Amino acid sequence: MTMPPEPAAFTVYPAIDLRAGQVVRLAQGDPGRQTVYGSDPRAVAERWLAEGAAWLHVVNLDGAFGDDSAPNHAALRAILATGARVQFGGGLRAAAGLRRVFDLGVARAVLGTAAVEDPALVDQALADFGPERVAVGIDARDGQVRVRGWAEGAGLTAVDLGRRLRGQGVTTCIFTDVARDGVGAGVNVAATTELAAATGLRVIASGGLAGVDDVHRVRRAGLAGLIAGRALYEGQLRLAHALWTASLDWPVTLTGHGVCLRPPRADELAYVRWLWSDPASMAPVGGVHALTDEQAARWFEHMVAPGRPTDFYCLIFDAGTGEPVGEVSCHRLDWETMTAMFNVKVAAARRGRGYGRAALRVFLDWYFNRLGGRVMVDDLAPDNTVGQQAVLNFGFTPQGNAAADGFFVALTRERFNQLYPQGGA
Ligand code: AMZ
Repeated sequence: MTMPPEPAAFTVYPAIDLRAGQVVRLAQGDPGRQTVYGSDPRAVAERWLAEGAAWLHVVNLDGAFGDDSAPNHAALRAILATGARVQFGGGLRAAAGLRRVFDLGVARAVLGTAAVEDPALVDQALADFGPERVAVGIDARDGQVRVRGWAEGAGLTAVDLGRRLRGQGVTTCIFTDVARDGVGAGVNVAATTELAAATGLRVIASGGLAGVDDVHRVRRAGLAGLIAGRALYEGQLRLAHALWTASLDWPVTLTGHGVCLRPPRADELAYVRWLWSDPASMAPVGGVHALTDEQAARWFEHMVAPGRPTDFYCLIFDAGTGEPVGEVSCHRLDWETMTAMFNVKVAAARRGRGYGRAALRVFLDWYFNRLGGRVMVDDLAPDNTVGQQAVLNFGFTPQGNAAADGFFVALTRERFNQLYPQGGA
């Protein structure tokens, strides 16, 4: 009987796939459909580290195809020379090869073909290096495992392989949906989650990442991490944005200053609808949206459901009474201009009691702690009656006046504390 693996922090792994020493991506693993993204693997590694990566996922494609791997081993050494923590796979089919990459400084090795064809090697590797340092790559097309550079079927399903590996003591696997890899069609969250649920493995999702929504979906599905390749190299996804999104606790609950912020439960939808539809609630700001139940449900889905572009959506509750008093959201994060729209709404009947300000403070404390940088907020509505909409700019420009209309002010933590002293809500 094996114990279930400990949950670990969610990790985003930028992928560096190597072929003849160059950084490439293949489409659906097809060696004939290759894009070269760089000829200096070390420089690529340095770029991802500078953007905040804690791990790199390095693949020796030539090794996986059974070709000469010497240039890729030189590239691996150059990547390791940056000090990066590296998860490495491709062509690791024997104990000697495993030992060699660990000697080079690889933190975690990934077994693919060998995990299918040579269970004794998995046992040996787990015994020698432990389950934290030995992961398995389960690569599948339509649920069927592929091996040898994905060129051959293995004759078993991903779930069957995963169960066997878990039984052997493997704790971590990387699941790649081969059909989606390198084509940006969206991560196959359903199949990845099914594998995790059926096997008890910690599963890192790979293949098809299209943008930050996928990071939300994978994160909120409770998976262990995500491999990011083509989307990073082609700019559909900023690594910093992915890391920030991945670091969000979900569901988040923030408390302090007499308020509690947390995502609404489904049975609180009526309150959300009321908040948006009731003229007395919305006046005098924001206008009224006379939502039907159906519209409210759609809007709710848009704001709260996994995979939506909302980075943060919560109702505000009075911490003492538990009564809902409004909502806060942070959305439209734009990592080109480093801006985000931040909204606070307090029901009209609850205004003037400091809830909006308290929610802003609780949110910004959390936000500053995570980003450590500057934030820009528009009119902070000191009277707490109008202007509950604030735009945050979490860029790091010293003067901060990025907004075209000059309406926004740069706000540092110090300035924010002056404007909203502790306990002054
Ligand atoms: O793109 C491919 N055709 C491909 C690929 N990316 N084939 C194998 N691999 C990767 C697997 C795993 O990380 O995702 O190589 C590793 C497995 O290699 P091996 O040699 O152990 O089967």
